[in-house]
Amino acid sequence: MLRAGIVGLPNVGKSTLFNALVANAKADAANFPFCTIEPNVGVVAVPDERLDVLAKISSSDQIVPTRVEFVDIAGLVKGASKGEGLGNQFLANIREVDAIVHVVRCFENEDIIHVSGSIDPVRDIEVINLELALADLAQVDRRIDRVRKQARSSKEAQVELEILEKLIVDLNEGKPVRQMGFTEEEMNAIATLGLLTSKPIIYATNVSEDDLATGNQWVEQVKQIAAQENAQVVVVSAQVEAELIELPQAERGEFLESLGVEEGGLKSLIRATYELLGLRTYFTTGPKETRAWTIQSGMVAPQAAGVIHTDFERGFIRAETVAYKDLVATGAMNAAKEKGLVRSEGKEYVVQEGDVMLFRFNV
Ligand SMILES: Nc1nc2c(ncn2[C@@H]2O[C@H](COP(=O)(O)OP(=O)(O)O)[C@@H](O)[C@H]2O)c(=O)[nH]1
Ligand SMILES: [Mg+2]
Repeated sequence: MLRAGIVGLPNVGKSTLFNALVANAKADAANFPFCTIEPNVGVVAVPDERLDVLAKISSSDQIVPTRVEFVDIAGLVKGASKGEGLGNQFLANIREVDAIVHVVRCFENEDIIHVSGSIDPVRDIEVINLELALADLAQVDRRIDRVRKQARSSKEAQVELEILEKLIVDLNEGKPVRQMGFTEEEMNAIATLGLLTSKPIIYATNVSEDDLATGNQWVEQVKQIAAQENAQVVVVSAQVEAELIELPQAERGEFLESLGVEEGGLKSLIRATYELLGLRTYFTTGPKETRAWTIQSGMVAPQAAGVIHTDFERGFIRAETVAYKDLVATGAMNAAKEKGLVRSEGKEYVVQEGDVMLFRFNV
């Protein structure tokens, strides 16, 4: 399962946002066992309107969305890479995630102390990014001596050494790995290092409820930074999300409307996190359930089947598949078949975004 780590300075709203994510997941859990694995790890459904449409076509008893795991990572402060705050414990946590959600405080509130005294997302982002870069630098330093020795006799080690030397120069300037212009091959050579600044990132700007519809000058500043880094920005209000949970379902729409928005930003955040990693969704649908499955882009049919069960991959024969939009346009599986829109595909078929799949397999 995809894992995203929530990072940011203290008091920016990380835990508020995390709790809202988990509370919403629990509320949605009527037909699926969502859970909090650990106090700071939560499993969240990826919202997808196509599921409702398919469930209607198939008269499915239940809908099962695909999921993302969020981890509330505390302890990132200035000096974390040198052991301040929770230091190394924090760094171990974050090395295991696939993507980073960086929460940036873009709301003013005199009652809630800002660790650096004022609202300044540009400075805050620099602080965090520098800590991450320094942690990566320490990681590279630990590795380079050994590679230097190996490089005397190994061509492969020579290649790695060159990359590590470039990493040291750029990380020293606080530059994240994802901005260093490495080729895929070069990235593979250093993949085992688990460098934090090589992970894809989303900036979640946490704004006050009054700014949710319009954004504010701080959000604009974050957008500028993100544009340079090729990163995404989502506007959320952790406060609004926390209040929404407390309201009865019937009153939520009105509350959001009074703020001039359709939602508090949580859904966009989940969706953006999912898309950040180039993940694809395919569906299975029938009277029992309509379900979304996550695959990496480029996966062939047997691999996609293997996401459901390893037996499906091992015993794969063929897949019957129809594009989501073709099925919706015809309104029923039989109608789609009559029109020749349901194809029979073999082992080489690359599963496409939104494919509705039925696998034939030997047990
Ligand atoms: N006004 C306002 N307060 C917020 C918002 N998000 C979080 N807070 C408050 O800020 C304080 C710190 O939030 P918390 O989520 O614990 O921050 P963390 O240290 O990043 O985990 C809490 O008192 C929250 O209620 C927000 O969007 N607006
Ligand atoms: Mg917290």
